[in-house]
Amino acid sequence: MRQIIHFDIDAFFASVEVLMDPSLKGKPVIVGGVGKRGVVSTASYEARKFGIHSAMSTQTARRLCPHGIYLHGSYEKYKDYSRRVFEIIASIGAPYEQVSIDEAYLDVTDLDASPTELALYLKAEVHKQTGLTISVGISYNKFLAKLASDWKKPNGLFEIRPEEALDFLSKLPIIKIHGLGKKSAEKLGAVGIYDVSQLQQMPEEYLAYFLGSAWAQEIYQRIRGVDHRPVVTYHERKSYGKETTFPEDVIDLPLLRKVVDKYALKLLDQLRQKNLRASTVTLKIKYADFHQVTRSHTLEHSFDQYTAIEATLSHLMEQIEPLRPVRLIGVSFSSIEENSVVQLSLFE
Ligand code: TTP
Ligand code: MG
Repeated sequence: MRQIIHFDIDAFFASVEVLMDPSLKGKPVIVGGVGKRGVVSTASYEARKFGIHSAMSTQTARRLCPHGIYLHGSYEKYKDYSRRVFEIIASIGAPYEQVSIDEAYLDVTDLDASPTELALYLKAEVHKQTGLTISVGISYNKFLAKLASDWKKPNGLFEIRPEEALDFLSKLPIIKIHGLGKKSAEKLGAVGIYDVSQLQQMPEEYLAYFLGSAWAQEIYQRIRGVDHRPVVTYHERKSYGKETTFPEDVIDLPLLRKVVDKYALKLLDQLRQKNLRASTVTLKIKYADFHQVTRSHTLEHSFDQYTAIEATLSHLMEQIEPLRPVRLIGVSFSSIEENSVVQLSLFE
């Protein structure tokens, strides 16, 4: 059984601002665009009590919490804190996969210390060296470890043991299921399905009706506590990717899709020329407020043709927040393998 840790820094940007100016401690601090059309990047937990959250317009936030402290923030500062946290993460010697500026998975299966000891060490060390608090989740796969780190935020530590997983999952609303896009959740909500316990009753074919067959298969497994995705060490990853920063921010989803398709076709061309195939598709989005997300999907069979990944791209695109200006978009293919073996056996 694997041992996976997921950690996520608490109210990251806002926490850094409090560290820079300790007089802000305990106050509702909101970081983001402060102009008329600005968007909230994040808010301190004190500010969240007023209903403020990431991606909300700053105007709305100001209505909810007029006495809040609104800061523009500085991305360079956050990158520097992130780098310091990841130095601590790297120092424990486990493979780790960074998924955003403030979160990562670690595969600690082969370490001598127990996951709980390691988690406590990381929490203490990060706090000592940076002043930040992190929330840590422990479980036997990535999906559950992430749910666990979210469960006791902020400054949490929570483990989901194999024998507890099904029960834990059955008590969740479906919006907690990472990988289920907003649109899918809406479709399910329209037929009265809100809870994971209801999803668990559905046969896979019925699930496929809402999610498409590739995703249905994956979600069907996840809500039963099964997730075989490996922790992929970034440095080992060989990938083919292409991205662009738009001269002006874009909210037009069909336009974004066009760009993604164009890049995907180009990259597939490159793969075929080199006689390679890939298995993983990753979409990267940086919003106008510099918040960056990457979403990946690994297919069961490797691909070098567009038709094989069309549905996957659609699903990944579904995770883009509508109406939120996008600054950069990129697509990449990884888990690369040689095509020659497959071809040989075909022509033999
Ligand atoms: P998150 O980890 O999602 O949020 P958080 O760290 O502020 O709060 P918590 O983890 O305690 O729930 O994102 C990390 C940082 O990324 C966040 O501090 C600011 C930035 N961010 C944005 O700029 N816009 C967003 O929509 C989100 C979700 C995050
Ligand atoms: Mg965070």
